[in-house]
Order: sequence, then structure tokens, then C-alpha cells
Amino acid sequence: MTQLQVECVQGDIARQADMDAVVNAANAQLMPGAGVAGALHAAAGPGLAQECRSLAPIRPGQAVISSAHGLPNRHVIHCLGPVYGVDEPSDRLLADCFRNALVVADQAGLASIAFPAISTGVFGYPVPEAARVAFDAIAETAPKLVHVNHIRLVLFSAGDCAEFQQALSRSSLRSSG
Ligand code: AR6
Repeated sequence: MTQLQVECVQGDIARQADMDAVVNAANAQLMPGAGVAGALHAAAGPGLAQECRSLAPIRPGQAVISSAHGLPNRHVIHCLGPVYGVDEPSDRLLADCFRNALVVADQAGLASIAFPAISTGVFGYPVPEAARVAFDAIAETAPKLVHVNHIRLVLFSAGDCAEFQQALSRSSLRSSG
């Protein structure tokens, strides 16, 4: 395992120009929606939805990779998070999103990947629990990563950023951001 940098920042997932991949909090059909999916598709342009047609549908916990089109990244990795309290067990399915996205990025030879807080918007997952699940999944997957050496959590609000930062500092991962 190479030295892994894990950080939390407040910002817009569509404006992470220094990262090889950004993760989409997608819907099963991989079409534009609200929140993260809306922001990424708007910035990527219609070519992203066009490419995604052949990759959909996906299941909760699954991750698929596409080109980034008009986004300033190399790839978008699309994950379908669980709808909280509906897709069960929600914690395992959310962890699967992080594990599978990291494995997909690593298999593509990517060094850096930015995640949003998957499932914590329209899908209703409480932020503190989602943050704990995310960092546990990242910590569990980290030893298997060959290429990925920089993982960024991008949080829209200052409050969510503080929650993720706290969960990171309590996890077995060391904060470097
Ligand atoms: N950058 C970073 N974070 C954002 C951004 C942004 N531009 N916009 C919102 N967030 P959501 P979900 C935060 O709803 O819960 C969509 O319509 C937001 O504050 O995007 O997985 C899809 O089509 C929240 O904390 O994703 C699906 O149907 C987090 O990102 C469904 O919603 C995730 O919010 C997916 O729901």
C-alpha cells in the first residue's frame, strides 16, 4: 500500500479539477437528477447521459465508470447509494459504494478520487452515520489499493464538512487535510 492521503473539504463536487475521478451520487438509470447528479451532468454536458445509457441500470452499492466529458477530471464513477430505511441493510450498501468505487478507480490506474456524501441528500441517510460508514469502508479497502493515493470527501455545507472531519479524526485513517 502506498501512503494514502484522506481529506475532507467543503465545496462543489463538479469543481475538483485536481482529481482524476469524481464520484456521482447517482440514480439507478444514471440520468441527471437533483443534487450531485444534477451538478455533475450539468457540468459534463449531454455526452455523459448518452454514454451512461449503456451502463444503466445499476443496483444499490454498485459502481460503474465512465468518461468525464466536460468535467475537469478523467472519469466519473457512478454509485447508487441506498435509500435510507428502504434499501437494507443500508450501512452495508453504503459501504459497498465506497469500496466498489475505490476498486474501480484503482483498476483504472487512477491516483485520486473525490467522493460526495452519497445518500445523505434525497436518499435521507443521516450525515454522522454516513460519515462513519464511509471512513470504515475506506479504511478497510485502503490496504488493497495500488494506484489510489489521494481520497477527498467533498461536502456541500460547513456543517456536513465538520461532521465528516470529526468522523475522520475518530477513524483509523489519519487526516492529512
Ligand atoms: N457538490 C457536493 N455535494 C453536493 C452537491 C454538489 N454540487 N450538491 C448536493 N450535494 P444527493 P443522494 C450534497 O441528493 O442522497 C439525485 O436526484 C447534498 O447536500 O445528490 O445519494 C439522484 O438522481 C448531500 O449531502 O444524493 C438520485 O435519485 C449529498 O451531496 C438521488 O438524488 C448527496 O445528496 C440520490 O440521492
